[in-house]
Amino acid sequence: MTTAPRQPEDDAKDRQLESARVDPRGTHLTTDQGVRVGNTDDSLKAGARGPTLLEDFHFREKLTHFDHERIPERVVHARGAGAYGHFQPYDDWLAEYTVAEFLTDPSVRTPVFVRFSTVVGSRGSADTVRDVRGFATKFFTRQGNYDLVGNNIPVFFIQDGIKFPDFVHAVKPEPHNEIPQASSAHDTLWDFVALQPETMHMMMWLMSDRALPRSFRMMQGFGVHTFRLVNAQGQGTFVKFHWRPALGVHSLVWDETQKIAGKDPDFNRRDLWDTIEAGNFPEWELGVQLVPESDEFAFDFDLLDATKIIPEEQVPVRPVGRLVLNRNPDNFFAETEQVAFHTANVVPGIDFTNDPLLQARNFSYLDTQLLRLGGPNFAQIPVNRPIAPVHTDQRDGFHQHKIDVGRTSYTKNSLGGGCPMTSGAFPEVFSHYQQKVEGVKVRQRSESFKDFYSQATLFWNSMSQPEKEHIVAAFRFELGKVEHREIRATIVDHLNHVDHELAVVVARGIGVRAPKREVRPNHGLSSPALSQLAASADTISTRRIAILVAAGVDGEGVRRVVAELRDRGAIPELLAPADGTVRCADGSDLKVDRAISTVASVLYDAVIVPSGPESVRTLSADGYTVHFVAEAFKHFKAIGAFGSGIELLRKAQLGSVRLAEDTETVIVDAGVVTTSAAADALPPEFSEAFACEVARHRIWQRETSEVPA
Ligand code: HDE
Repeated sequence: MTTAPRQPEDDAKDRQLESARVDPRGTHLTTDQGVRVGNTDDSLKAGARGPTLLEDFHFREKLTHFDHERIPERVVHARGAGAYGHFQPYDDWLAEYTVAEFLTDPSVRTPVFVRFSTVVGSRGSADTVRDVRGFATKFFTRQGNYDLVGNNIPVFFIQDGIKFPDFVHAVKPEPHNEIPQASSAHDTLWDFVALQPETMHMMMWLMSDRALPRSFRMMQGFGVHTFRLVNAQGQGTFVKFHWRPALGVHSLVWDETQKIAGKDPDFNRRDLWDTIEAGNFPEWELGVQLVPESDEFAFDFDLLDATKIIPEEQVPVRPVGRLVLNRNPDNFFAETEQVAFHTANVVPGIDFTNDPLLQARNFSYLDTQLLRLGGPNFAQIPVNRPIAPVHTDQRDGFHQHKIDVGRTSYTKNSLGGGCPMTSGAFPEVFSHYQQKVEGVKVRQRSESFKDFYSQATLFWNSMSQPEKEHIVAAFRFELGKVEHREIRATIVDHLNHVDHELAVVVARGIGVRAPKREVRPNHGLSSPALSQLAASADTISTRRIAILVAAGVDGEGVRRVVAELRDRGAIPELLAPADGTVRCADGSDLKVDRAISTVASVLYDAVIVPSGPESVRTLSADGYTVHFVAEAFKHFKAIGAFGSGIELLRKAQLGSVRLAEDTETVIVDAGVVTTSAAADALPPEFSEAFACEVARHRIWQRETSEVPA
């Protein structure tokens, strides 16, 4: 993955931010008023052991500022990580449908800021919990800011935004004891689900591997709602937005996610930061599904219902352009915490539909920023400022940073020369799409929204066998945590409307009676694009490979394997019993990347055990290292060993996997790649076969139930 040289627009946001950056190098400490301070360790006292004096303005300023450092965390999506980058369309084909320049002019590279997030947990919660991930993109276009505030799952829990507070109250920690943190596995959420069957499609996705992304860089993004594109003639076309990651869609294993939550709660955030710092810039392709307005009623679901997808087999996703993230923020609070997304931030060429969830969001996001960012001037915060010129008659309010000159702040005016002017026509000015609206005032749900199960069944039918097994295990885990048996039973009833077999196997794991009869025959339809196995990518780029070494290791073999993996874009790391260097069998030294005790197998994608009898003896005598290998096996990861390294695999008792014995050929069995050869004799096929297994991400065919890790 590389990025083309920067273009001027690409830099526009960065240049704008430069004026807000403050660099402490070579400076002296001052108060907020710019008065130099010589001592900030001792407060001003009446005598060295006396009381602190009110007169100490530096002390009071420092403490007062500190006391006010926190702002409310986001009511949902509180925990996140962000990065800057750019978006560029491939060509102009979309110009037939929209006047939005950033989607249609291939010479324009638009700066962006993207924030990824979990939904339920607090700011300090773990990254790897079972949850939806937010995927919010702010495009700093030349026509103003456009925000695509999406998720990594293409549907939502509810159909009407008025239910959002109820849903969020149910899924957040329970109010009496604030337990559990960042988890949907508790009674109030499943009570809500039991009483709102429209959630069933989304719950299928939430129980799937989509809710456990290996990396933000390896997940899809979706706009979720049906939006509208508007062309130069003012004609509208329905659109669904999709982001596809260049590295494919990949997930963690549930047991692994729980362990990572303790070993490295910043796992996804760190991954994004580190890869950008290393110049491995994450990429996505933007795609659109387009539906002409004449086909509004051509589907067996309602396009305005955000609990439904448009199957890709029915309406293909057409590629539009490429998103690259290439710069980490300078300051988490200033940028990632203060970035303010809003679904109503649209530019000419993009408009809304009557999706009642979207309509609610268009109210909620502005409202929440007023509280979270302390007033109406949050668009002036550096990260939020458009690169398009801003001229309004809005004035005053908390944290006003502009100095508007002149005596007029109203339109129309003559005293200010009539400025700012309101002249201009679409597409120069934003003009709301002219949709005819007619209706009786009703508080009611459309009949066309009332099929709650068909697409849940479609999703289930589209899963591969391992994906199905994970969904069943997730339902059993989550419902197994629900104390009220009647809630478990009601969910099983709903599952029986999705698929009878599914309901039966889930029921068997949670101690409620399995339904006897099928109540709703499975329609048998599937959408292959829904399986994330269909969205994998044949690459090991940025995969972290642990190489276990100790004194006496085969230095030549290690160097070769490391070089071969690096050539393929992977990130090999040498882990040893202690940090520093290890002396190889040939007398050379190898630099260790980390002590094994500071990491764990769950933080790596694959493991290699190199040859070296002495090294392998040391490693085999350490239970933590043996567990490292067994656990990687348990989590279906590729494992490689050469020469005497195979002995450590034997010690780890990897079930019935076939390992190389006295043969220099490469044996591959269930993702375990071994050869008895070492050093010079190591065949090139070893790294090749190993890379192939790593690219598979996980080897699901592996039998792991007897492996105790
Ligand atoms: Fe949000 N959502 N949401 N949401 N949402 C927020 O805005 C809301 C919904 C999404 O990285 C809040 O600034 C309502 C769908 C993301 O800063 C809040 C409804 C989708 C983010 C809010 C929804 C999302 C938010 C909290 C139902 C996917 C994080 C803080 C009508 C398409 C953005 C904030 C970031 C954040 C309201 C439903 C995605 C309270 C009322 C559907 C990615 O305004």
